[in-house]
Amino acid sequence: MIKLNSIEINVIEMPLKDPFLTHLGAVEVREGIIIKINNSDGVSGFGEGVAFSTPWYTEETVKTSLHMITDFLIPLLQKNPVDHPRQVSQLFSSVRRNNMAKAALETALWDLYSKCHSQPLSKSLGGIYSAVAAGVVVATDSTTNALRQIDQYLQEGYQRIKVKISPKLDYSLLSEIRRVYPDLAIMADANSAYTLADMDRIKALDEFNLMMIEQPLSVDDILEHALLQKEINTPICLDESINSFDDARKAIEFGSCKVINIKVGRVGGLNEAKRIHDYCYEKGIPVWCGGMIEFGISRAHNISLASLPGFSIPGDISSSNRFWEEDIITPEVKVQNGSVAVPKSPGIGFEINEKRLQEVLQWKETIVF
Ligand code: OSB
Ligand code: MG
Repeated sequence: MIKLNSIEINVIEMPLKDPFLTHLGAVEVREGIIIKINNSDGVSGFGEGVAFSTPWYTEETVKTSLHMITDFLIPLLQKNPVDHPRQVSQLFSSVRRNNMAKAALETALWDLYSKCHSQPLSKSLGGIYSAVAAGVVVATDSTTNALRQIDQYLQEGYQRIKVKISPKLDYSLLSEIRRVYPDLAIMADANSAYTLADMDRIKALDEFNLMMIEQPLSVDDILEHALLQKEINTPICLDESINSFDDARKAIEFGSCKVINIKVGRVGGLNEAKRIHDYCYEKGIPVWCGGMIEFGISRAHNISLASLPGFSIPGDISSSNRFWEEDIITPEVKVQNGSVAVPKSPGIGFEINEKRLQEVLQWKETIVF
């Protein structure tokens, strides 16, 4: 049994180096929730709540996460001790959705469990890779800025570039990028900017030989993505539509996508992320690890997850310095030769940078068991 002593909830806030622009709006300042779970032997596990300040990407926010964590999820952990972190998703299933709130706690328990067994998180999850391919996202509103950023990122060694698109800036942006970089591994993420009425617009993007188009249609639409996939050559990757193992299974059965972006927060934790991975691996569906403009704790969990065998496509796995002047972990995540090393030390393999955490701390609460 995992004997818990206390849970510390830290809310932090940090400006991004540059605004992150999508057709849904701009993210300029990132709030986040850093969870520290302490067991009765003084071992601590860390997790991160990745909901945004406003509900633009999913329905969750920092405030709804705090409500779920303090009023419902922690009480479940207090009443029902677990032996292994893989039991937590079952325990939390009595709370509907709120996946990012659940993942904040569940991922911390995976870190704690791994540290108690003196093994890297990647090993606890069944990871096999010692380094994971780095990819980065360009989210800006002009072709000039996009080209400048891509040039910079390629110099830093990133192996693939994902660009945000919408009907406002798609064909011209991608054709310019393709002209300058004929062989670049490019994917485009639409964050639901299109409908089936845009069929011709989307079909026109086939000529750019994109690795995939991510979430072109509505957030919860499995059916219309299947209709679209029949009409276009570019593989569809689903992001927002996949909130659980069952969503992934249905999307694959319907032919709604050929690739899945797995985000730990969006699916409620590492156990569900691993289940989706295992299913896709068995079915031959490639997966990659999606990013959430996160701080170092979530970044670390992503790196360990991406060490599983089915993560065959470079994910949103970028250096701490992609978004932050200074991250809250030490050492920071760094891309070297196009990859990020998977830590070999116990748990997530990174320590908290206490000085930086205190600088960006907005609010803190400790719940004693
Ligand atoms: O749609 O993949 C997305 C960031 C925040 C919310 C949604 C998305 C993103 C990204 C990843 O595109 C950015 C990153 O953290 O690398
Ligand atoms: Mg996306």
